[in-house]
Amino acid sequence: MAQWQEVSEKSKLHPKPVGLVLQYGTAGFRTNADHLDHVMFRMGLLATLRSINTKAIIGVMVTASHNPEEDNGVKLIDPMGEMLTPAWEVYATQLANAEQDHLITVLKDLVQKESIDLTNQEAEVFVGRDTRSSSARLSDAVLDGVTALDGRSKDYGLVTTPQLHYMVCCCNTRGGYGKASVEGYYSKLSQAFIQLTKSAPNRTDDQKCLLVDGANGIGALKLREMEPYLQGALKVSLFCDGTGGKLNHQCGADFVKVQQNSPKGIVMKAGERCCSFDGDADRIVYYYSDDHGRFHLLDGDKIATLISTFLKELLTKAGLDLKIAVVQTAYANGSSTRYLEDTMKSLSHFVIVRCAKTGVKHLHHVAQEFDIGVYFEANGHGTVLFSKAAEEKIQQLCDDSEGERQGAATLLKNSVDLINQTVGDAISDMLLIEAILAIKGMTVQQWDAIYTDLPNRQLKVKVSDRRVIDTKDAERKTVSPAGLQEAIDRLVERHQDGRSFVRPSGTEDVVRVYSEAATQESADALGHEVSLAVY
Ligand code: 16G
Ligand code: ZN
Repeated sequence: MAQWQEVSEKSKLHPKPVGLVLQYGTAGFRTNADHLDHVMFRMGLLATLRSINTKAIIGVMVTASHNPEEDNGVKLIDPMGEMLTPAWEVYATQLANAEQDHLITVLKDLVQKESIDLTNQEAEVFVGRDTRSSSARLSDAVLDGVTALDGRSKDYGLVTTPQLHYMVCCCNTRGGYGKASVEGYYSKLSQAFIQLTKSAPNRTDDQKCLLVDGANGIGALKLREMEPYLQGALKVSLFCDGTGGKLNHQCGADFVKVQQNSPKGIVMKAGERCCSFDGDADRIVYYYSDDHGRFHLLDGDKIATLISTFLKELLTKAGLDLKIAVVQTAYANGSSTRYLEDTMKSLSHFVIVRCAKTGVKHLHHVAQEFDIGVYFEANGHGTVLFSKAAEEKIQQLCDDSEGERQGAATLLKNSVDLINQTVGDAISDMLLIEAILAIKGMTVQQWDAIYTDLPNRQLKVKVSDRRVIDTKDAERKTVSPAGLQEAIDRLVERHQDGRSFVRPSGTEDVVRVYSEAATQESADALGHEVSLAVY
């Protein structure tokens, strides 16, 4: 077939370094940008086939998120704006690793396995990229791949990862989710935010101010673009906005979370609200400095607690009987889980708490089981999902009720519109948090005081083969190597409020160790002891 000939010819312009092996990891491919040209071309091919296969638009985002500027990567987006289905991750890895003269065979195999009919089939792929210097040429390679298979493409250029997820979802739902343009995104979110904060009339100008660390990346660029749409309802003081510093360097959500400190060079006044995005704006953490200059981090667990409490209170006021769940991972601080399971119940704010494996796709999947699923990783990646039935009930109540019930239903409706349900979104999450704090008249300190984090530690251990570690129970227990779990159990017992787990990383060649306990010394000691048991 002429088509294969063309693919074969074009692929020679994007040659694979012989012997290079890469894995479609937890969130796509990620490595030094110099090794990715062939991967990008081939992901263009894969996205085109996936588009034919699903009869829908597929997204390809060129980014390496919080990694250093020198790296790059690619994430594929499925029809409803969710992450690529795991079965196709396997094809992605096979395609990326096929040596040059084997590429067409691998492609033909895929086409046969998925019964893809290449004749007269339309395919469309949306492409976006972050601000890395390598991203423009790499996204051109993706576009080349799409063209090689006669697919249509739309290049959205510089967008955040969640914006591209939003575009894909908008188009595949024929506008049902919103208008598929960055302006459509800004308008939808801004309108919802303005409506929500209208219900907080006593909000002072001081409360409207927020310090935002844009990680010197795409999030900063896009937030600046969005500001006029917010019509002064939120005043943002943007730093690490890409005008001076380097992407993700000593700034951004990952830096702040890992260092448990503010971005370098930032002066925070006591009690001032600050937040940090990551390099592609799909993660966010909040923080502030107290009167003694002590740094306080409000991570994904604190965010999930704030959002779920807010939604649960509204459901109660609206008299809506919808099941709400909070989905966490093993990394969730023990205090947050205890708060959600016990304290909220004692306040008659019952929420279901579930644990999923690390990686957004796993949390997303579990959250889909409920009427309302709030999911967040401790690192600040998360969002809220509403079932179709839940959205309809909320809408109906807005139309049919009055008084307090209608007020609560309207707030719920505006929250639905403000949330990017396709994936965690730093801009959307930030606006939701700001709206909740405004409506509740809550300071960042009051939010922080909902519960106190248990001191914790994260370590990495280099082992010869991390795959010997196998886990169960959403990574909270190990099943192999034999005896490891028993050893961890014995160590944990010696520490008050002790908890620890180990898991092989999905993005680095290391084993991760997490520990928490009543004091920092104890958490550190436990982490060290467990690391020795792994080694
Ligand atoms: C990826 C995941 C992130 C997860 C991290 C774990 C997405 C979009 N990103 O960055 O959610 O926390 O991997 O990395 O799913 P690890 O397996 O190396 O600990
Ligand atoms: Zn990211």
